[in-house]
Amino acid sequence: MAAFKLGLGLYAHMLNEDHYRFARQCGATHIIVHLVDYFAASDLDADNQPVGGRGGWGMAGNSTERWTLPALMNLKADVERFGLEIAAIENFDPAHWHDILLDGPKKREQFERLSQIIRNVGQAGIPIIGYNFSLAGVASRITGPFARGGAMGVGMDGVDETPVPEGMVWNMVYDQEAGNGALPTISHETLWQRVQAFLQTLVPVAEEAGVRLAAHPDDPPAAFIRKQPRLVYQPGLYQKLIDLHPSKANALEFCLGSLAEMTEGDVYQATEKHAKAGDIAYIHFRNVTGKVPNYQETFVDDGNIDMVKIVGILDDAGYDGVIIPDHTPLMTSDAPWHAGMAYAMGYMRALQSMS
Ligand SMILES: [Mn+2]
Repeated sequence: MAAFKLGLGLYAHMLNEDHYRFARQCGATHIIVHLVDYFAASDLDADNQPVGGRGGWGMAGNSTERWTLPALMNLKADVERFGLEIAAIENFDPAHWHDILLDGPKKREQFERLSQIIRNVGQAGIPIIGYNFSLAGVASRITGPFARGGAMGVGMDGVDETPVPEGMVWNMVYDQEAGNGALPTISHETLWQRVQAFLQTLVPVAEEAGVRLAAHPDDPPAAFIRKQPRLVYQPGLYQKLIDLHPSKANALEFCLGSLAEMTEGDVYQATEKHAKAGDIAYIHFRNVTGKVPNYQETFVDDGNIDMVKIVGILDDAGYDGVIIPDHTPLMTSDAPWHAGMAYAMGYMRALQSMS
């Protein structure tokens, strides 16, 4: 048996009994939950993963009630009734930290807000918060029948140069009253200064709360998207992020797909290095063909990454954290998301049993 734990990621609209049963039926012992409903007040397809788009996904601020201590405790108790544990919460609500990302006037109060959120999460006994320090967010992606057998999936075909509109960050609208202008382009250096302030302020809070903050790399990992710099768009930048503030609470939401899409480095070396160092809080276990700015997401067994080799590396390093499928192509059926996830989970369950 491999030492890793099998998990499934559930979007906010999936936090219900049917999806908890589905996760357990797939062999999951853990789930990773999204509290932000990315598609609230939008007409995007909620059964597919969020792909981005010029207009953004939806309105930020819909998750506020879900971050209170009683709500987190209730969620945890609900999930546990189905034989599952919450391994992590994935992503902050842009309404709670837009001025931390943008270095705006509400930055100080938003640091207070995130501090309280981190303390609540720790008190509820949830050990990890995944985050993605990004202005443009998950953007510049397209969908099409890219995966095996014409399965609908996600890919990238060139960089989206459309500027981010005012009032939007991380693909969600946080201020409907904002003007019609665009977010000014900043430098990589400025973005790193902002993440340094984020880590300096919140890592000590997380340490005290018993929570690990886990950084997702950029999706897609291009140097700039929508005229804004990206933070972790090459494998070496993960180390730079850790070196800014070394701590068990400054950790990685290690996305194999995003790492494989990067133009430099080697996904196996990155996995070995960070697994051995204990940097990895949890893993997005997905596969891909190609690299930015032209790649396609694939079924887990069908991309450039040798997933069996990855599991071997993780095992040798003693990794015993959670892995989840992240995204998968949708399978032609009455339940495209469920079929795609069940396929990935079966494959991962076999790797867990065999290695
Ligand atoms: Mn990912």
